[in-house]
Amino acid sequence: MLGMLGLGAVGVAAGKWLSEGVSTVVANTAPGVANVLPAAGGFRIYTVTDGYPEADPATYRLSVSGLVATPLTLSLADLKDLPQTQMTKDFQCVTGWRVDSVPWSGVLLRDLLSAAGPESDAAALKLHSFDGAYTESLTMDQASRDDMLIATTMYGEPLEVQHGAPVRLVAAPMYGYKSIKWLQGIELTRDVQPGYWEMLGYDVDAWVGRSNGRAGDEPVV
Ligand SMILES: Nc1nc2c(c(=O)[nH]1)N[C@H]1C(S)=C(S)[C@@H](COP(=O)(O)O)O[C@H]1N2
Ligand SMILES: [Mo]
Repeated sequence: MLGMLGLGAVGVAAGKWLSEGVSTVVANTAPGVANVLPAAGGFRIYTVTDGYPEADPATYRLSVSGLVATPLTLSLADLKDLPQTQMTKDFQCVTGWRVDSVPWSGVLLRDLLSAAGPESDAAALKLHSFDGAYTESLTMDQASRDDMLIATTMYGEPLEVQHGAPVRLVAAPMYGYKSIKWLQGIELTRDVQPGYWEMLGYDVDAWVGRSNGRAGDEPVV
């Protein structure tokens, strides 16, 4: 049965999924296949571990470290004290599913970077998840765009655990795999260090519609 579904490592999420009797299946070899759970609103819930890690909101801290003048350790209250940005963007997974017009809010990544003061040789970011497995990368130029958000809410509510609570990246112009969930640390580095799926062959520069083998004018389905 599991082999038929094309699922490799099957953990908590897939078990729950099967027990709920959901009959539609995404079987492919693209980011998120290890564990995938359909969710409300068209999102599919991805994790590369065997579950969804939970952080205590009271003790959660986000770090900004590496090549910065002032390393930061931010609580959720600290994040809420920073200027809040809202954006509504389509969310597009490289495997083909998309959710239109998702409202997010949080702190612009570039505002966090300015607060930490990048050193002159900082050219990239390595992002770490407290799931202990997932990482992502951005160039400083990409991270400085106004559609790269450190999100704490989705649809006007605090992020849910399966969507990366309490804090995730939303890299709006790029495929979903850039949008690392359960964000714990942002490390400024000299060079781009490819993230989890990028080590497995996906494009590091994951622009929607013009990466991963797609031409610029090809509609994204
Ligand atoms: N920590 C972590 N972040 C992750 C992933 C993951 O497996 N683990 N999957 C990525 C992929 S491939 C996609 S498409 C989106 C899916 O977001 P969702 O699970 O909130 O729908 O999360 C991205 N961020
Ligand atoms: Mo994805």
